[in-house]
Amino acid sequence: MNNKQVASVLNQLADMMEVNGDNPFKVNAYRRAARAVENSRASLTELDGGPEALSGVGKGTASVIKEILETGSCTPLEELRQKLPEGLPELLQIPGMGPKTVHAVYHQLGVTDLEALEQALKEKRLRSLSGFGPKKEEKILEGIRRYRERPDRMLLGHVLPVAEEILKRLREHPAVEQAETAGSLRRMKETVKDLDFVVATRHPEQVADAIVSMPEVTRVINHGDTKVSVMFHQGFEIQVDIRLVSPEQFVAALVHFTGSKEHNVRLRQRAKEFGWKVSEYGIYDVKRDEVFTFADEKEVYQKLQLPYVIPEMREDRGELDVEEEHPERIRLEDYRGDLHMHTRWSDGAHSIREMALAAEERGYEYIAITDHSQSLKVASGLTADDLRRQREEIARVNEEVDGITVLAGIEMDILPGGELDFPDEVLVELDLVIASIHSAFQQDQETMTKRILQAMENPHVHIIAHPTGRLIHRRDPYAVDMHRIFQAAKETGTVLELNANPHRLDLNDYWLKLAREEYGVDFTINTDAHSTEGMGVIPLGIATARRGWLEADHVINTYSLDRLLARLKS
Ligand code: DGT
Ligand code: CA
Ligand code: CA
Ligand code: ZN
Repeated sequence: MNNKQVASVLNQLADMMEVNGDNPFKVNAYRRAARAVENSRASLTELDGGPEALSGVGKGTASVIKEILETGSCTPLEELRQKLPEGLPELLQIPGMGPKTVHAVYHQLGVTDLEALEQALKEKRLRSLSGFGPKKEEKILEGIRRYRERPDRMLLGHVLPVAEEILKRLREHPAVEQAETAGSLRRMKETVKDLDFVVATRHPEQVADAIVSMPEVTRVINHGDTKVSVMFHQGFEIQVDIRLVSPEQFVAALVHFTGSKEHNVRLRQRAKEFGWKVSEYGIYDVKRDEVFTFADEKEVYQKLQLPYVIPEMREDRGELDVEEEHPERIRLEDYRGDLHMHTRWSDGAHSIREMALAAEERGYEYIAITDHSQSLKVASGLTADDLRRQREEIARVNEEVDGITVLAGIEMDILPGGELDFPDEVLVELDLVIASIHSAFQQDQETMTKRILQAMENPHVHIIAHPTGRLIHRRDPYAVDMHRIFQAAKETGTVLELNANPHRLDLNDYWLKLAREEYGVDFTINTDAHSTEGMGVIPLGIATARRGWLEADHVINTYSLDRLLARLKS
């Protein structure tokens, strides 16, 4: 577990102690330790002298931290979860309900779950508690409304680190022979309802017991020896479904639980043509009463005389209707450089040099610095004069930093009337020009479409960033005729962006596939990083491109520097 994950367990322990009514000094000791662990630059595992070496961590808290690190469990937290009613942790998820409030309603009103809390609110019983009044009741009611209306799907980019941690722990368990992600998580869908895993083991009870005793498990939904379902809390709460199968069944189970449901239906139909049945246990030959098992997923598709399909494409969008094997889709290894990033010159957190060094560390060959343009005042957009000075700094960084080429670019606003934020004589000086929309999102479809087309027709504009403007769960795409945009992209040679930000993923998988197949559009995948860490979301962009069936050659970030520069010049 990393420091952040350990801190999250310590905070949960402090919360549950407070709910229980433990000594406030002890509770604070855990909160202080959690802060110290989270803020420590050194990883807990590499601290000389153990966790006590951190100021803020005492003997008692250190022994709990050691248990978490060494065994992956937290006994005091487990004991509190056993002792307290199982509906209480959920109450902590409600905005406005801190551990003190949960303690008060539990101990003084006997409230043990959400339903009882709503009943108590209805009967106006909370206001009888000291420090509570009608205002506080209203606030909690509002919190419950928001809690109930929260999106039932979570962003893939937010849950991936948690999924990776769970997968790592499963693989480390001595009774686990193989473990893999499944479901929409493995297909890398932009949002997921839960985290699915498939595990091969000969000792399912042992693995099941280990799962339910993980310190982040707040509630056990199902504890069997073929399926374990739990609520898992690490910064946020999400359901985790784990299937336990024998090693012989693993591959068939993995195909089945990866889905999608629609893709599985097609596999079953195909098997039927041969007189076979597909299930999570294998493919069954009814006539010969024989079950086929497989060494890997490729063999499953081979057996059905179908092309192999990567998990990201298993959506029943025609992936089984091709005659030949699929071409190789873009991979992370193909990616040579990020062409959309911000620095302290506008609203980024790091300098050009810091971004260049971080990119070099990632193994990139080039990057483009593309800060905002003058009209975007909220993001301290650059004037033409700022740009000139920034180019001098970029030239210096290019001289000082080996192994990477920094291109001078801009993310230029397309103004509401369709004009660009800079005249051509400014743009012509730059290596790379991105145009994008950051205002007047509500325009009607004709106005918005023309506005973007006008930018694309300028020969100095290379890229349209985040072309639909959607923010998952937050903002719908703007009204725009995407078919006309794709047509113009092909005609003008404008490259369309797949923005890898977990909220954006714009263009999405659906549009990528359509734009490539029907119009032959070229793309660029960028992180739009506002810090060095921001570059870390690139796997999300690559996965989305794979879901959109893109090959490396459809994406200019896979080009060599020479080829990229030639393309930008043309
Ligand atoms: P989600 O969870 O909504 O993001 O999407 P999935 O695809 O992960 O759905 P989930 O978690 O309900 O099930 C995981 C996989 O298990 C699913 O992709 C295919 C398989 N599966 C689950 N239920 C059924 C079913 O009733 N029929 C079939 N054919 N497959 C199922
Ligand atoms: Ca799922
Ligand atoms: Ca599931
Ligand atoms: Zn940007």
